[in-house]
Amino acid sequence: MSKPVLLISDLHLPVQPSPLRDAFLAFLAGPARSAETLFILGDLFEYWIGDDAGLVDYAGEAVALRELADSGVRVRLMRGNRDFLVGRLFAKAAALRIVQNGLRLDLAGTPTLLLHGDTLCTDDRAYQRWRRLTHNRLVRRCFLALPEALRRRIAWHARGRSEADKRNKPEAIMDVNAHAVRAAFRRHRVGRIIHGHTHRPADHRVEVDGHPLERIVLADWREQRIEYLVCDDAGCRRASFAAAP
Ligand SMILES: [Mn+2]
Repeated sequence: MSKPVLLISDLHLPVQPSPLRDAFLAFLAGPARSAETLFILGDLFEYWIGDDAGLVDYAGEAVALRELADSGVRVRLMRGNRDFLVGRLFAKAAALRIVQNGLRLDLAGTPTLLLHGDTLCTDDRAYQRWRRLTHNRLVRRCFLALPEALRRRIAWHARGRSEADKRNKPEAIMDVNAHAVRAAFRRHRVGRIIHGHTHRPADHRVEVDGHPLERIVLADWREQRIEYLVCDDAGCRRASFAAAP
């Protein structure tokens, strides 16, 4: 049997030391070593204000990711809505490859689409406007040209606003939109979509045009619940990981 593909997302690793960061390092040195490929589907980091600062803030993670790559595991990183500014310098230091949101691949015999997940949340208009703004090249370039301290203040502010928004918005708005899900299945002609972002881990059965399809939502990482998805010849299943105390 060939080696499995492992998938994780939404670790939201903070800048300050935290048990989650330790758990991630343990995961990279542990279960991840058995993988053929490790996919990180976005929001690995709580925020990312540029590779210059990120490489200092997350030096340990960069080293551990490189060690995993050196051990023969391919590491693929998709940017999320928190760490959409992760760039080439970090990718090089961590010896990983950045993949575009919406990667299509064959997984355990099923054509599969990998997404961060935010593009499916079309009911959240305010967020989609914010996403368009932050994906504007000029906006990005201007932001990255600011002094680090100012970038950090802006990121902190944006993060605070996003947390406040989350508390105020109706629950349904922040989940995926059923039409957007069906459209993605049709456009990419896949039998399975795997994504994170919503922090609502579940295995959904979806019927599109008479075909039974599967949408797997990855779990966000919490100290009490560290979960990853394992896909091999037998299909995809969740596995949990307990880091040593
Ligand atoms: Mn997200």
